[in-house]
Amino acid sequence: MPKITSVKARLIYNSRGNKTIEVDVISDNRFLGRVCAPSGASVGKHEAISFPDGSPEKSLRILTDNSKKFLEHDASNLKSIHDVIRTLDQSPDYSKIGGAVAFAVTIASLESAAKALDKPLFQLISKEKEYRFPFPLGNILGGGAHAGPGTPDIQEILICAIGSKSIRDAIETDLAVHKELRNVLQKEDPDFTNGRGDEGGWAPKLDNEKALELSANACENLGYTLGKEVALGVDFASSTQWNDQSKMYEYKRGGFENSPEKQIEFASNIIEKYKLVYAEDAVHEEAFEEMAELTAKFPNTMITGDDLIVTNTEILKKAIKTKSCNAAILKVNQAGSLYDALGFADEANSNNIKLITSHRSGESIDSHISHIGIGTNSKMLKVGVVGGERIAKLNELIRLSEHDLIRGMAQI
Ligand code: 2PG
Ligand code: MG
Repeated sequence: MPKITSVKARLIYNSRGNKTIEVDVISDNRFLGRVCAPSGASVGKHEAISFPDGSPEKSLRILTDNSKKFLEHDASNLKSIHDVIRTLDQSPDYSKIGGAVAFAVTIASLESAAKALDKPLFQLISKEKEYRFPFPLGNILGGGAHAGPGTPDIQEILICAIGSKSIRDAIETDLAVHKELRNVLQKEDPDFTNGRGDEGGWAPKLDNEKALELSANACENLGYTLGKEVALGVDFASSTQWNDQSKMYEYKRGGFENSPEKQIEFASNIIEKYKLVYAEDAVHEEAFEEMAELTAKFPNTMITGDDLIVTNTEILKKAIKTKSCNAAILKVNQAGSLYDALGFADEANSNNIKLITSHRSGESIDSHISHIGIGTNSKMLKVGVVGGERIAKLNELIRLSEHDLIRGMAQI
């Protein structure tokens, strides 16, 4: 049993240049697990708080003052590490120490245990006879909270190489579409600067409809048929548009408003017209009924809850009861600790809810998420297409393709 011999933390910077916490957990005096906490821009109301009072310094102080409490614990025993964290913070949203601490300490412990036991991290996440690769789902065009004025209101247009038989082919296909989309955008607007949003998707001055149309064109130019070799997805991130006072979705850049009924029509038209394989947060984060309508209407599209469910097992149970989705995003830092997130994954997997393990828009070059996607039996891994912090996760999948316990692609 690998015993924790040291826990140390520091403040570093994420891909947006904002301060975040990085934790080193060492087992048996030599096996280092090192994890940096990510953070979101479109944050769900009910997610874990990243830092108490928004202060990474405060998180660092609390963890440093209490680091000895983790010593001598079995680094591979996620529950016991989680329990130590819970003695420091019993609040449901980790508002005392920060979800970033829960995230980094639990994953770093497991990584150090994986090294001590000479096993890949995904094998410590779940014990299976064989594993499958989730399909990479990557942002090719960004707007909303991830890009500036003039870009689409909808947050992300995503590509997924649903026809690929190998992880390398899936990654290469996503990269090819991302590249071809730049050509298409340059033709459409010779002044296009090649600017990209927070997650590496292109950030052109286009409205929602044109952005979708050109994304589809990029796929077709490469000889792909939507729904066959590749498919598009959309993260509507609709809570960004929702105005709780007026009860309207305000598409400020597009210059229109949608009532809740109109929003369902708006999302349905996009799902149908572009044969979306994936539609995330097509309505706002408390609209369980409207989500249920979409789920019933589109059984072959992954109607996915992100801000709606925030990797929270209790909220997931409600969504299952109300049939509000057939798929759910898993972001460990929404839940807090990896232990919390794995409980969520179990609940989803035993209720036929397809999992999509996801990055945040503010990321690091860590690639633990690639293992978490495999270990949680995720169907997709939402990690972007390009940008150092995005490609790091994809490159880890390629390394893992040398592992004979992983047999091919997930069934979606
Ligand atoms: C999302 C995520 C990741 P953020 O909304 O799904 O794409 O964005 O990390 O900003 O919440
Ligand atoms: Mg989202």
